[in-house]
Amino acid sequence: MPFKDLREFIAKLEKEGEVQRIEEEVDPNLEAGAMLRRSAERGLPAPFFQKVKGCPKGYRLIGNSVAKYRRIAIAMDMNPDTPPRELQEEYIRRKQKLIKPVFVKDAPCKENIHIGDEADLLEFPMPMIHAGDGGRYMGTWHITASRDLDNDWVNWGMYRLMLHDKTSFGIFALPNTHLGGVHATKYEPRDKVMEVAVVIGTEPVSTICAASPLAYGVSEVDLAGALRGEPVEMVKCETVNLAVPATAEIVIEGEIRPHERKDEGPFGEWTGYRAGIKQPQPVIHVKAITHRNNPIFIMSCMGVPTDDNTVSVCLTKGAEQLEALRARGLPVTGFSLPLETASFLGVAAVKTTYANIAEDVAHIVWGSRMGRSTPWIVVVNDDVDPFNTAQWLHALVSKCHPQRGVNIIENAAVSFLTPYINAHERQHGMGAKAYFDCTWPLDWPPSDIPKRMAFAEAYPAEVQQKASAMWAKYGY
Ligand SMILES: Cc1cc2nc3c(=O)[nH]c(=O)nc-3n(C[C@H](O)[C@H](O)[C@H](O)COP(=O)(O)O)c2cc1C
Ligand SMILES: [Mn+2]
Repeated sequence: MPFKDLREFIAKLEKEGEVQRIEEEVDPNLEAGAMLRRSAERGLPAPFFQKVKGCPKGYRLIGNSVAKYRRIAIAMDMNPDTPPRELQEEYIRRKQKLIKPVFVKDAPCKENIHIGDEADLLEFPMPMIHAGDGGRYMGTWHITASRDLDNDWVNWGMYRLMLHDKTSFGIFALPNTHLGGVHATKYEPRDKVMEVAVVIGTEPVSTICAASPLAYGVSEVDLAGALRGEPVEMVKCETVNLAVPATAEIVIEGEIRPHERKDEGPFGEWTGYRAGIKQPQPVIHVKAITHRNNPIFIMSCMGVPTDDNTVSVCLTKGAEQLEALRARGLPVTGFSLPLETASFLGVAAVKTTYANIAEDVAHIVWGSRMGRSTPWIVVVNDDVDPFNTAQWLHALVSKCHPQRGVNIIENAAVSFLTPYINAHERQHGMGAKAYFDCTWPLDWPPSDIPKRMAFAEAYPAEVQQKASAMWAKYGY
């Protein structure tokens, strides 16, 4: 059964030993961030703070809710120990049948309704997440819903939100995102106000879907329904023409006015660095806030992998990129975004049915949604498991020729947050990408190909069988 709300999910995580309930008061000014970072870096249970300094009694705070594959497996109602390759295939399988949301009247997110002047963002924890960030980040694990201007498509995305004051905050939605793109190419040129609804604290799948790189025109809420196997229950907003998950903890309704900008950033990011710059970004003005009684504020503390971002994005973006490769008919036997690379590097295993197939693999990944933030591609033969770092790293250093196998794309489009680009490149999201062809060249005669020296390949079958049989005798 899918989870009805964040509370049910936390209860299940707690049962599985993935949540640490903390009674001591936590300070949202740096302390909560530091705790989350330490817990993420050590692979510890997700901290669930029962008391938050400066907030009314009963207001709680959780982070790192999906900072491990185990927690994502639980979120997807699967065996917690499901390996990432199977989570990825299950995502692809469930996605085939999108499920539209249903509308309900009885909505816990309406237990408290503050409209206009009564709405005050400072009622909730507004965490300063890393020392030196440009401000307090209220949106780091949430949904921002918005509408297209020419059709009924509603998009959910996760774009960081920085508090300006009690009724306004900045949004950093890159131009290749759906909200960023629709705002820049439709709303603003036509001088239109864009309505938004920010949702903090949903059952786990909806928020994961907000960060999933779906195609233009596809609604993330339908994917959330598909992954849950049940529709998301929605309720209409009070002041904007949008709907939100009925069991959400906190909902902020607001509007982005055309041509308004205010400095936003920088912020410690998914890349493991604070590499961005303070720049003018659009502003969201609050029109209403609704929330559950004793709301649970959810956040993520991004930084050196791994954390919520790495795990969810490596899964969903990896699955989407694998789908893109399959859709083009490439004989790909696996595709992974290793957690340690924060999705900066993709590994594809492929049957080499034609020469230089690695070039097509790399360009299909780069051409897929958010491919620009996976600048490194490693292409290996199909005997290598891309989810096994020991295997693909060995293939990289042993099969990729430093002159012929490393292919550099100069002046390429990369993420603005890429750590290795210089200040000029950062202004424009420019940089370079590369793919490593770690497959044996098809124009080599088979006799030229070095033989792998592994137990399974270096001995005749009967010797292997005998060795295996002896094993038990030896007492191993
Ligand atoms: C924790 C987290 C924070 C993110 N922050 C941002 C952000 O600030 N700006 C941005 O453009 N994308 C951000 N992303 C990536 C987007 O959520 C992702 O690209 C998603 O596809 C955007 O939705 P869209 O495809 O509907 O535009 C973040 C992802 C995660 C998991
Ligand atoms: Mn989208």
